[in-house]
Amino acid sequence: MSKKDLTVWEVAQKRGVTRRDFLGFCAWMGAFIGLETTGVGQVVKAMGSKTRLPVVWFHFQECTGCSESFVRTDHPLVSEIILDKISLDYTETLQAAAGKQAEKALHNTMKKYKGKYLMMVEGSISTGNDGVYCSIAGRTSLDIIREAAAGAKAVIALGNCASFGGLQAAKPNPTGSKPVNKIVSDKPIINIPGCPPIAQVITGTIVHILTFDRIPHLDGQNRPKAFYSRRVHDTCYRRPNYDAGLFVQSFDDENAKRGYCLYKMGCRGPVTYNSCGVTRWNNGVSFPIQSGHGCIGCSEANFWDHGPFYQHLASFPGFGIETTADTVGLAAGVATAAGIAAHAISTNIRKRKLIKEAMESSEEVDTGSKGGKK
Ligand code: FSX
Ligand code: SF4
Ligand code: F3S
Repeated sequence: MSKKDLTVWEVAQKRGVTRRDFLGFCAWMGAFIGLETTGVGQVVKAMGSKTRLPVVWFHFQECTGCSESFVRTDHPLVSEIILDKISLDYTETLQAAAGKQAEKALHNTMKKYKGKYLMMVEGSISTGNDGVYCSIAGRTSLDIIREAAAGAKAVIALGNCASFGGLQAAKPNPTGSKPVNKIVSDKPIINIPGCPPIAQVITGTIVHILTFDRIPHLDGQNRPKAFYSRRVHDTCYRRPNYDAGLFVQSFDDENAKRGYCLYKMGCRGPVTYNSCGVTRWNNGVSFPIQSGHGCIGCSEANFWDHGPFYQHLASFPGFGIETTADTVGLAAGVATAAGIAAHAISTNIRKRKLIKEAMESSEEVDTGSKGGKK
């Protein structure tokens, strides 16, 4: 608790972080949250001058994958700086305290930092039978979230469960699970969906709040635009195969070995907004599509109920990078399977023609250059 009045930089210094590494972290984070180079100074200034952001972090109906993702964030300084910075007054997964001690820490923070603490919520909230399906320390998640949200500065709904209800809210939703925004209505709510969300996206959102003392720009589903403005399809390295009409037809066919597009295997990248294609996972090692499986749309609302995961999308709106999450609802129902088929065929023919022409012209160039050397 002695760290309460230290700035991030002071905390980092105490942990043996060098100035060079600290500045490197700020530059990396600034770029990640979408700041121009000139904005990085703001991150450095904020980290060097602002004291702790009190955080209480709740776990309701979920699998704790979101916390697991967060603590595995790939920059070595994130756990040193961000975990220390936000100082996690209450988190059932990471705190040393348990039982009454933990509850005391929670209530102390809520009292002392009333109106100033950040509330993080993992998991959906049970509302069936007065919320009895999810209880902690003898109280329902419904009671707890109402009490804690009342004194919060803002609420971060972490993961698909907290953002949209997740697996627990899938039909028939026996516990009456609801996302945070259906329970809390009078506080700013930031949804960071994904099952789980990407670690850097969690960290980036927190750093944005620390730096600017306001929540980031959000899309129509309350997701930070910096991380959720592009479809997985638009940043997917297999996209040229999609455009060329080259598809995997079965998980063990030759096209799968060649790394062709997984659209026909049910990939939901065309209707899913997330940063996976850019950031990837585990230090940028891979993401679902790179491992050979289609995107299952884990950052979208109700993704468990959107039909079988291995059946290709009947339709999806728009084919260009200009489509945004906000236009999906408007455009849904306009695109048809026939439209998609026509697009795929015409794109395919056009692309194959272009590829053929490119190959022929490159052969001519090769021949010419060889001839020129002679
Ligand atoms: Fe849900 Fe998070 Fe999926 Fe799990 O806490 S988003 S089930 S990864 O862990 O809430
Ligand atoms: Fe990538 Fe899926 Fe789009 Fe194919 S359909 S390009 S695998 S995101
Ligand atoms: Fe989720 Fe799709 Fe990314 S399943 S992890 S949004 S590639």
